[in-house]
Order: sequence, then structure tokens, then C-alpha cells
Amino acid sequence: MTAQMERAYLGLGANLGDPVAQFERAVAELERSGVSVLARAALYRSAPVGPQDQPEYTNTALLIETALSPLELLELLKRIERALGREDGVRWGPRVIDLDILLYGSVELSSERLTIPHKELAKRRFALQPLADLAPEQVVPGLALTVRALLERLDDDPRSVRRVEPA
Ligand code: A4P
Ligand code: MG
Repeated sequence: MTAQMERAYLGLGANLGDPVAQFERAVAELERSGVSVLARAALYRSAPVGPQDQPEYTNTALLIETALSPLELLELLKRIERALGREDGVRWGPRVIDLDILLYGSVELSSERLTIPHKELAKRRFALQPLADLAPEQVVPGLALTVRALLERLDDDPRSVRRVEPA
């Protein structure tokens, strides 16, 4: 019997240490755990949203395929965050890695531990821009708008999230 595979989009963020190296490690840990990484967005840099007294963030996104349920996937992401040295800190504070589930198939769910699509997705250029590299025409469940349309609806400066080349 083959397990039901689902496609999901993950948002990656980091503003401590070496963000690009940490993204590489996160991808390796996902693959090692049986999650297939099918595509990767470009890297983007932006000022922190939230507390301003922290370094700039680097963000990217991944398209993955997995047999894990949403909650199992969340548990795996938390394990990888810890393995990469993330410590519990202030909400929206600096971190060596942040792994968020942006979308999971066409699932919509909201519980204390997990909300899909990610609660802040529609407001955040740093999450929508990399996601648009992978899936601009993807309709976001619950919002009935595509990723591209959500991006176009934002009223901040499009240049606030800059595409960067890997070093
Ligand atoms: N949780 C609920 N839904 C989800 C989901 N879809 N994916 C819960 C992942 N986790 C989800 O998250 C807190 C809890 O949210 C998790 O334990 C999980 O049960 P966390 O990552 O442990 O804590 P946090 O990151 O401090 O809080 P929060 O609200 O998730 O912050 P964000 O949204 O992750 O924001 N500015 C820029 N430019 N770029 C960034 O990447 N990131 C943040 C962090 C702030 N400012 C930023 C960036
Ligand atoms: Mg998070």
C-alpha cells in the first residue's frame, strides 16, 4: 500500500548565523526524513517585520511532497528547527531558522497548534514573494485569491523584499 502523498509549500526564514547554510541544512534534514523537496524559490532579503532591533531576514520557500499529515509535518519542522540550534525566544524575534507551513494541498484548518494556510501569509511580502516563484497561480484556500493576486493587493513597497544571489 502506498501512503497518500500531498504537496505543500514551506516558508523558510533566518536572520542569525548563516541563513543560506541553514536553509541547506534544513533541506538536507527534510530529505533525510523522507520529505521530497521538488522545487526551491530564490532567496530574498528584507527588513524585519515586527521588532526592528534585529538583523535583516533572508527568506525562501520550498515545494515539498510528503506522506506526513499536517501535524506530523509541523512536528518534523519543529525538530529540524531545534536540530539547527533554534532556541525559544521572543515572538517575532531573531532566529537561526523558522520553518512555516504556508500551504498544504487544499487543506484549511485552524487549531491552537496549527493554522493552514499560514495565518499571516496574505499580509507578508517576504512569504508571498518566494511562494510566487513556485506557484503564482495557486489559489490560497479560504481566500479564493491566487498568490499573485495577494501580492498585487499589498500596499507596501515592492522593493522592500529584494531578490539576492547565493554568495
Ligand atoms: N503554528 C501555527 N500555524 C503554523 C504554521 N502554518 N506553520 C504554530 C508553522 N507553525 C505554525 O511559531 C509559533 C507556533 O505557531 C508554533 O509552535 C506552531 O504551533 P514559532 O515559529 O515557534 O514562533 P514565532 O515564529 O516566534 O511566532 P510566529 O507568530 O510564528 O512568528 P512568525 O510568523 O514565524 O514570524 N520579518 C521578515 N522580513 N522575515 C521573516 O521571516 N519572521 C518573523 C517570525 C518575524 N519577522 C520577519 C520574519
Ligand atoms: Mg514560525
